[in-house]
Amino acid sequence: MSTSYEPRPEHKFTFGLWTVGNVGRDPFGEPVRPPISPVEIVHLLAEVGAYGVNLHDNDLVPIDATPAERDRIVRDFKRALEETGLKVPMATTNLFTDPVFKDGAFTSNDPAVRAYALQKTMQAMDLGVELGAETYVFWGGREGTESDATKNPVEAIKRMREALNFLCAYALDQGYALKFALEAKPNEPRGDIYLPTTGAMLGFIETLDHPEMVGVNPEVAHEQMAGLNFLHAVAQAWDAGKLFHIDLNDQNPGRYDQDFRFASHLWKQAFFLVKFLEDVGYEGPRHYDAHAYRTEDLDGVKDFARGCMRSYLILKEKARQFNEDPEIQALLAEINPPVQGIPDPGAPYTRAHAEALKAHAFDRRAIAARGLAYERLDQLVFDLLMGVR
Ligand code: DIG
Ligand code: MN
Ligand code: MN
Repeated sequence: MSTSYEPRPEHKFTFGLWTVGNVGRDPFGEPVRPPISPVEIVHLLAEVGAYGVNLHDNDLVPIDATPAERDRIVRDFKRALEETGLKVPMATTNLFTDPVFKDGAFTSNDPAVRAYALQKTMQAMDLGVELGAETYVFWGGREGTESDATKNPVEAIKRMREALNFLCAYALDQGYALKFALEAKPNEPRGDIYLPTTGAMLGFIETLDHPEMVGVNPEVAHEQMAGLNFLHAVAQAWDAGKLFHIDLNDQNPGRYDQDFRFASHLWKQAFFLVKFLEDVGYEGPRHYDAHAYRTEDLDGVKDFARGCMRSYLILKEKARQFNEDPEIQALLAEINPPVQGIPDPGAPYTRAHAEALKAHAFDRRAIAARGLAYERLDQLVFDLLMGVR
């Protein structure tokens, strides 16, 4: 069957203004690309076939803009959205660039910073809702330490909870139907960042006043920086009903946050992630929080954006082939035998069932001797991904 890998709106591919707008600055070098305006970025994303565009407040409205300048900028941005049909599914706050946040925002030791961070976030929420955002992301890039002499970690978590409880209450008071999505990262730019993984965020959410409003926004590179299996983090979030958003990119483990083009490095992990999202019917945006190599010009930036979406669609087709491959499916059935001749390990507790489990004579050696054909199965996946199957 001829398969087009061309993005369509129903694929819900989105990019942040800061992604294709990345000018290529890094800790060891100045920008290599001229800045492009938010309006130009909207038209670029429309040209490459994206569904939507996301933003931090200051990606669109400079931090020192006057109210009149803000209104003009937002008006021009809205016009570009109308001209292109692009949506704004997600918004967030920049609580990490300005020097005022040098020691964090919500967890800063300075109450003036904590209060200013609330003010800035409420204003940014207002902007996001004005642009149609339904998900609001919180990435605490500066919420951390270089020395634990400086901050009591329990106090820091309490401050984070106070801020999120306040902002949940603000959204409810304003009648905003926003879903909050917390994004974890283990480190960078801080030596250690609080709530460093998606798992830590899932535990934290249950301590909030309105946990039903709050989910997670896992990012591929961030879980991989922590040496974790990204699919497993996403699966736990999905199981908990908390996969509110997702940041797709790629990463060579053991490096700084590389934010590579999606699936450009760890193909197999990207395949299993796409297969999972498609198999479970994830309906949220496929957001690419990534940027082009510093080597690229504007055409290279467009190649980057097209590649993110094309690679997802290629892996989506591979997932369909996996699900329809007779040998793979036969092997999966074989390695997942039905419950037969034993007390069901998945049955709910009853005293009788416990007695039956305790009394059953398991042939441990025979069970242990079973071969599982995982090598064959994994090779079939390799063959599939390499296009020889
Ligand atoms: C970095 O991974 C963070 C920021 O870019 C932003 O706050 C968030 C939105 O996806 N991701
Ligand atoms: Mn990142
Ligand atoms: Mn991100």
